[in-house]
Amino acid sequence: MRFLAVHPGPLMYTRIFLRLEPLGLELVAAAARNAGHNVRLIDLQVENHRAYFRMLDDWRPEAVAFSCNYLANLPEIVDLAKATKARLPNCYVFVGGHSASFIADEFLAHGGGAIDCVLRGEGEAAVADLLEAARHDRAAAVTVAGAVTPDGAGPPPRFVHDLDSLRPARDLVRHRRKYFIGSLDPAASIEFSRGCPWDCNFCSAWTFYGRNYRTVSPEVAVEELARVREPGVFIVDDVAFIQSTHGLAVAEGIAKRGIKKKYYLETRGDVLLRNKEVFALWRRLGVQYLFLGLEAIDEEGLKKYRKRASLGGNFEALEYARSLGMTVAINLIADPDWDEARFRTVREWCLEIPEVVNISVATPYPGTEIWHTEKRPLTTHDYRLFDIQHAVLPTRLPLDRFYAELVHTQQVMARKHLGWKALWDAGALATRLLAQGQTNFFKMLWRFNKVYNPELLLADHARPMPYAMTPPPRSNAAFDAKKLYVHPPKGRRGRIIDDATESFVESTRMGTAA
Ligand code: B12
Ligand code: SF4
Repeated sequence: MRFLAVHPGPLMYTRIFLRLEPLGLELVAAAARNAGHNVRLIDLQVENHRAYFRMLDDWRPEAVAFSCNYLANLPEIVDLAKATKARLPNCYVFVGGHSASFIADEFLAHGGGAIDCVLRGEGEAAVADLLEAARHDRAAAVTVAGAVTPDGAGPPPRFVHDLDSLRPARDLVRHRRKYFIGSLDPAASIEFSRGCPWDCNFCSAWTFYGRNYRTVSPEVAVEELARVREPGVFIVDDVAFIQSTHGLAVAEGIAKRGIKKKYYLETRGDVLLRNKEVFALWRRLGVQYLFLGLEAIDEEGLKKYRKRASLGGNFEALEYARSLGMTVAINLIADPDWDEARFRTVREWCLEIPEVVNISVATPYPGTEIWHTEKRPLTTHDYRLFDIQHAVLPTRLPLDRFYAELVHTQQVMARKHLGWKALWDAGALATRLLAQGQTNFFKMLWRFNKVYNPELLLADHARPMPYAMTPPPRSNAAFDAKKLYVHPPKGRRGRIIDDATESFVESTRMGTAA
């Protein structure tokens, strides 16, 4: 079959800080290609809708699939699905990805017949079966694991046999030099592990994978890295190097092969402190940016987000990361309840520390615990505003004041890093990258004020809403984490970590999860 895989357009983040290759979709495309299909991929983060429609008209795919990892992309995907069906009525249109997996029925309803199926869970495992049904017997789609169709749902999603068996179809991405993060320009993405054993209440990484945690073997991880041509590498793992032996084995393989890259990775403060030697070794191998999910700077805030990492521990982790000489970025979650004084405290704190600070707005997402337990009602049902840059819960300050404070705080943080000295350093770097034809980092330096603007954020709330989301269920029944899982949990045997690491996770997760 001619099969077209589509990644939707950019969100706010992608316009400034980073733009990454669609790794999950490349894996799905690779599985379809291995099954004998003729596959193309288009990434609308870097190409426009005109290019997509041109491809439909010229190539006339028999199946089109959209990747929906981000809830905010739903309206764009539904509109594209409708336009696709109008042009190619016989084309089989389906959707997959992280966010789609939690709201399959809602997606089908918005599609109004234009979406034939939502394929929940890991796409590699079932895409070949679904394409087979699409070609020979569309009614059989309901028997595919993870499929949700207007005629009913198939069995629960399955995991791929093992993470070593499939490599992403990187060759299908047409503009590889467009992907970057900060000064890692261009950058590729790579996966060393999948899933997260913790259970933070605002996050859906653990509910998607059923708290299972699997790793790519060190040999395959190193082999894959050796195939990557880009000098920068974004490691997509939710929490990097949970298991020290795995992190060390991959590092040793890289050193042995003499692979020289610059890396970005994300981890937890307590994992960094537990596995110091692993991170020190990776620093020597080229880790440039380390992202720590701190989320709050006071005990009250940490408790609210149910991270049992202590504040003292988090600050110790920051200090350790600093001592390694990496650029450390941290994320803070602004609650819509914040007032001017709270924003001021945060600004002052940010100016005292050398780290890059990113600030996002607390947002309940389908698939998270807070989606079910948050007592405050949503103030909007517009999917497009669920991008952690907009407030979707009632703000204590009037909304315009809230956005003014938020953007002012973001500007203070950005200015700190793009101040004169930083601009000078960044300027030198940008010049070098420009000389190599890489313009992503340079553009990022100048775009900030255009994209981060309180009036624009406010105006987004006034746009007509094409699709309204189903609000969370309001019930007094006790919250049941098991109902959130996309992939069924396998308990202890589903987590490829040793017993000491399992005990460490148990003592640091907050858990209502099974
Ligand atoms: C890496 C990552 C990013 C990268 C982007 C990667 C990319 N290329 O787009 C960066 C850092 C840019 C990023 C940014 C953001 N992210 Co992010 N991100 C992730 C993360 C950690 C891993 C995604 C990944 O690459 N996984 C590895 C690949 C192999 O898996 P995958 O993409 O999920 O694909 C698999 C399945 O989903 C499925 N699949 C995917 N596409 C398709 C398509 C079809 C047709 C089918 C059948 C199946 C299928 O099969 C794939 C293979 O198994 C996830 C958490 C998670 N564990 O999923 C959060 C996550 C997706 N991000 C999230 C959020 C909120 C954001 C941000 C808004 C803010 C933030 N601070 O994180 C921004 C906005 C991004 C933007 N587009 O502007 C949320 C999504 C919430 C939501 N429901 O919308 C997640 C779930 C984190 C969380 N737990 O809250 N993110
Ligand atoms: S540690 Fe918490 S926030 Fe991070 S991926 Fe795991 S569950 Fe999500």
